[in-house]
Amino acid sequence: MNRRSLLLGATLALTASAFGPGALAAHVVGPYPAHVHVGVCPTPGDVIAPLTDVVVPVGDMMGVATANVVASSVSSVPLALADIVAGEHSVNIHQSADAMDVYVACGDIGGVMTSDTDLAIGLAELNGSRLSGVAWLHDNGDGTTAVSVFLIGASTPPAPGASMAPGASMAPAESMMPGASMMPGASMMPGASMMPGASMMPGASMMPGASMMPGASMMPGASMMPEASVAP
Ligand SMILES: [Cu+2]
Repeated sequence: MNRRSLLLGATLALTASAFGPGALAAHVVGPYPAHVHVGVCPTPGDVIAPLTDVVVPVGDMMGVATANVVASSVSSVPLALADIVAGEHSVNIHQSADAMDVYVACGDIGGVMTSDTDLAIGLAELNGSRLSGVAWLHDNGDGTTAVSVFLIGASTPPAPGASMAPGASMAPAESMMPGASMMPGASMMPGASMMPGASMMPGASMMPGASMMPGASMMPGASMMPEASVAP
């Protein structure tokens, strides 16, 4: 392995540690129950129209394997778009059928229409879900509106102090949050083994599951291994 591939490997390993392996896929799971609610985010009121559960499609993978995973659904609600925007309404996404009380993303219905029949709204993360997305409302012209929902996982590390969704955890000592140092005096400092001219031990790699070199560790008891990453 040459130095360039070592550095690339280190970058990939750091990325994997910061975001968790397959973080996007891991964060978008579903199915997520979804509804049009009366009232606004983050505390909408009653449901006025259920939407189809938001899910990651299952089937043959095509194209680029690193494509971001999207959970989606398309529904028809028995309301004209004009009626929906005449009052205060929102699209609310729930964590699961077993955790309906946990809202993972929500968006107030309003804004400037993209055409005579279409309105797109943002769905913002709630409760540290790291999920956000878009709902696209298309008036069908017959007293119904098609509502398409798209959800993606965050592509950036959690903000410092951000809470995670219930059930998710991040071991504080192993977090890779922005601004967090790997450890005081850790070996990523200038002159340490990743700098040009420094050597890696033969056979050592920076890939997840491998240590930097025999005897070297990022911090006592921690490593570049998957368990140091954000739990899915
Ligand atoms: Cu709901």
